[in-house]
Order: sequence, then structure tokens, then C-alpha cells
Amino acid sequence: METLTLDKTPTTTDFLPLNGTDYVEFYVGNAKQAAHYYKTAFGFQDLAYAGPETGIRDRASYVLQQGKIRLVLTTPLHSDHPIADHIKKHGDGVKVLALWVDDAYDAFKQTTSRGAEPYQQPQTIKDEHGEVRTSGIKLYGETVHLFVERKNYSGPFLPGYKAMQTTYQPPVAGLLYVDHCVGNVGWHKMDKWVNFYEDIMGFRNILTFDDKMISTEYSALMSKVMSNGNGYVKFPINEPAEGKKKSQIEEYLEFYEDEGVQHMALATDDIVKTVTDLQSRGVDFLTVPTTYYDDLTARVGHIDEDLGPLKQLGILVDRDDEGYLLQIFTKPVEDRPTLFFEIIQRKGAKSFGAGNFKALFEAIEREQELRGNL
Ligand code: TYF
Ligand code: FE
Repeated sequence: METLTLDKTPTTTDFLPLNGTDYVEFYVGNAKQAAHYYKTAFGFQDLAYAGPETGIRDRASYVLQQGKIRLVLTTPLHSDHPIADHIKKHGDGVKVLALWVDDAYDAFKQTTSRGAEPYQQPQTIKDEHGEVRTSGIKLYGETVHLFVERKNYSGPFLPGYKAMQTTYQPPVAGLLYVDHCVGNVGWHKMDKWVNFYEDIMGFRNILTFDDKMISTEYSALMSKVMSNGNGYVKFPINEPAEGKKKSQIEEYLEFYEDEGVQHMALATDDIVKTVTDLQSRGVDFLTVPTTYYDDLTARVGHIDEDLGPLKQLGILVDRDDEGYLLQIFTKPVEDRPTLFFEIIQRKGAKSFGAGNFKALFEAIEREQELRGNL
């Protein structure tokens, strides 16, 4: 596999400064049970709630937190709610990638003046803890970016939400922050979304994996990593490519019935401990043949971790010129083969595991085959 150099050209002026990912909101069929799953299986903790009990009549939202990661699980309470249409079409999935900004009104102005389609006009929402300003623009499929400005807010999450802590509190699993969120876009739509991130969001394309580099026997795709100015926020984009059989990206597009978020990568600083814990909590991971480990040291050189536990857990390793990374991927977390999670530990490396693509995509294809979708 060819090595790729990261584009580290500094940006001159960042017209859309981002402090990081604020939260990720999922539209789900049953938010109460989804919240239980993310607590039980992934170690998320209760943070806040909005619903009938707090004066919100049409939906229920559970906000969970672990490290800096906040997930919001939202479900509609009636069939005529627009969120019900989203779930009917896509199944459970990511609706909102919320970005933490210092000025949500300016973020809206900067992006819409460059051609972003408005999703939500800038608004100021207040409660006894202060005010939050938000705005939103449309992204691929029905996904959106919300800009959240919370410098004058001290509440648990957003106005309208009440702090919530139930008595059921499974321990955390060591997940710290969102490393990246990947979107799958339609055939030949890569350029459109790369241009969106470059021209409208001020991001840069820091890595490119073309279809020739990453086609395994079947699963062909192209992937480009888009990063914001300070590198805190990274959105890789995948596009299907022609291969011998159906691309994993095509399978996603067929089952999500649209473009959308394919995976979220969550960082840990002790991947062996985190993955051991997640496995014991019932999270299902993809596995690679044990032969993957035969030439691992030859490929990546010395690493701090013992190979035994990595091999036992199925953790993948890759190196770039700045260090190495350890990563592993869950199976899809719903019945449609759509969203999955990546657990990642970076030890200097800023890349995305290109050296693992072959083993990883073959593992994904084995699952595709079991589903009869190859
Ligand atoms: O985010 C990434 O680029 C890596 C690798 O369908 C990856 O996690 C890329 C495409 C894909 C699954 C994983
Ligand atoms: Fe990833």
C-alpha cells in the first residue's frame, strides 16, 4: 500500500472557526431504548432530557455524554411528525452533526453567503441558565450541520432540556472525543461535497484514497478526508466506485435510502481496555483473519502494546510518518447495514489507517456476503 503524506498547508484566514464537535443527534424509532443501548453497551452517561415531562409535546430526546462526546437520541411521539418520515425512510440514523462555534449568526452568514442551503435560520433560545444561539445548514442527504454558540450558557445541554440522571448508571468505557464522522455520498457526488467543505465551510482536503488504492476484490470506493482549519473537526467522505461486485458504499446507500453518516470514530487513550470492556458489554466488532498479525511488526515496526491482546480483540494497527494508530470497527448498530462505530487510539499518527483498508474491507465484505448483499 502506497503511503500518503498529509497536506499540512496552513490556512490563512479561517472564516468558520470551529471549537469542535458539539453533539451528534440521531433520529430513532425508540429513544428510550436507544439511550439504554448506548449506556449499557458503550458506557454513555445520562446528561439531559426533553419531552412531555419538560413541556415538549411532540418528541422525546435523551442526551448522553462520555468524555467530550455528546449523543442526542430523538424520537417523534406521533406518526405525522416530520421525524417519523425520516425514520420511515432511513431507519435510525444521524440527523445532526452539531459544531461548536463562537458566533452562530456569523457561521450562518459565512456559509450561506458562500452557497450553503439554510436549514435553520439563526435563533437565540433562553432559559434560566442563559442563552444559546444556533443556526443550521443542509449537508448530504437529509443530514444537517447545526452551529451552536454557548458562551453565555451554563445549563446542562440546551434551553428546553432538563438535567437528567436516572439510577441506572453503567460505568464509562473510556471514550473521550469524536475523532471523525464519515459520510457516504452518491455516485459521482464526491466533488460536490469536497467543494462544499472547501468553498462553503473553509475546510481542506488533507488525504485522498482513490478507488485504485482501496479496491479489494469487490468493495470499491473512493475516500477523501476534509479537515477544518485547526484540525479539530474532520469529515471524510466516501463515494462508491465500480468494482467486481457491489461496493459497501452502495449497500449503505440502498439501505439508508440516501446519502448519510456511515461511521463515527470515537477516540480512547487505552484501546485494549476500552475494546475489552465494549466486547463484554455486547458490542459486536468486525474480525480479521489472525494472519493479519503475522507480518504486523514487519509492516508497522515497534509498538508499545503487546500483540497478544491486539490479536485476541482484532485491533488493527497502521503507521504514518508521525506515529501509529490503533483502530477497530463495530458491525452496524441497527438492522439495516448502515451506521457503525470506529474505536481509535492515536499515538502520533494523524492518518486514517490506509494500511488496514484491505483487511478491513475484506471483513466488511464477509458481512455483506452473509447479508446476501454482495
Ligand atoms: O475513516 C476512515 O477513513 C477509516 C477507514 O467504508 C474507512 O476509518 C474508510 C471507508 C470505510 C470504512 C472505513
Ligand atoms: Fe474512520
